[in-house]
Amino acid sequence: MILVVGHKNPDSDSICSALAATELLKARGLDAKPIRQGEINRETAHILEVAGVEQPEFRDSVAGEKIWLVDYSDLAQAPDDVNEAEILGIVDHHRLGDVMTVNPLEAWIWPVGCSCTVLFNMFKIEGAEITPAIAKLMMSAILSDTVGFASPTCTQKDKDAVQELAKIAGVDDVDAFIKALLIAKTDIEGLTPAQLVEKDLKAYPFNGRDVVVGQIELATLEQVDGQIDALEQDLVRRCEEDSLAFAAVMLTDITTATTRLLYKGEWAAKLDKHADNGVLMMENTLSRKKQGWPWLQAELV
Ligand SMILES: [Mn+2]
Repeated sequence: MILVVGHKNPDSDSICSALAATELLKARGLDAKPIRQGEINRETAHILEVAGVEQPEFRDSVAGEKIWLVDYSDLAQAPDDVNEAEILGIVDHHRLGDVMTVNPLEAWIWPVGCSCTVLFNMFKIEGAEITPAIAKLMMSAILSDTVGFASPTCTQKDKDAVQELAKIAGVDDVDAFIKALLIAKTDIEGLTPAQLVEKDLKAYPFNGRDVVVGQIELATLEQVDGQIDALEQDLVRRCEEDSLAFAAVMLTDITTATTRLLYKGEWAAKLDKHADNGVLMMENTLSRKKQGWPWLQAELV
């Protein structure tokens, strides 16, 4: 049995890739099962409902198991006991991380917008059948990760994949499909400040210290107008509790590609020169991976 596991604090790609990769391994005649390391978000719940697919089982321990990683190759995002598992494969679209293996492995890491774009091409290369449900999962993950093709991470391979997957999934109106997805993506009603920060929080070891950067995708920045203080207090709390050098959250209006950055911690003063009256705006910033985090790395050195 091979366990297919996405990253901690799973996003839609992490869940959909685990489900799709499992089907690909089964098509190879292997026994495989998708797992998740955390609760699914509202967007992912929407996607699973549309596709009519059950969420993977929760499991955060993989000691003694054979595993595939999807959507990451960093130890910080893997199950804590990943060193006691045998990593057989990786499907990813991020920079190469720091996991190590004992034996040779299959590594499918492409500079595209979504792990599901890599998986779609693996299905094609291997001549494996893509069911309408799996097609819906994969196209949704691609549209989520690329924010409906608007992100600078989006490539022609992502667009081509969605076009082919939409045909298999029987989705005639891709624009309407994207709209419903983005509504689910930006639904933050009723979430507490801590839940908002946690929603899509990633840990990065940097210069010997720990840093976290979250992102909240919004239809308008007004959605968090009354919660700025509470969100900043939550960042302060995380710095204290987890000895972080820096904690930030990107508030991103996905309709205008405008981001407001909230930031706290020992290293916060390094960014103050970019703030205006305590408000740090990042124009034309949609992607944490391609825009937010590279900029922060340059500023925090
Ligand atoms: Mn991804």
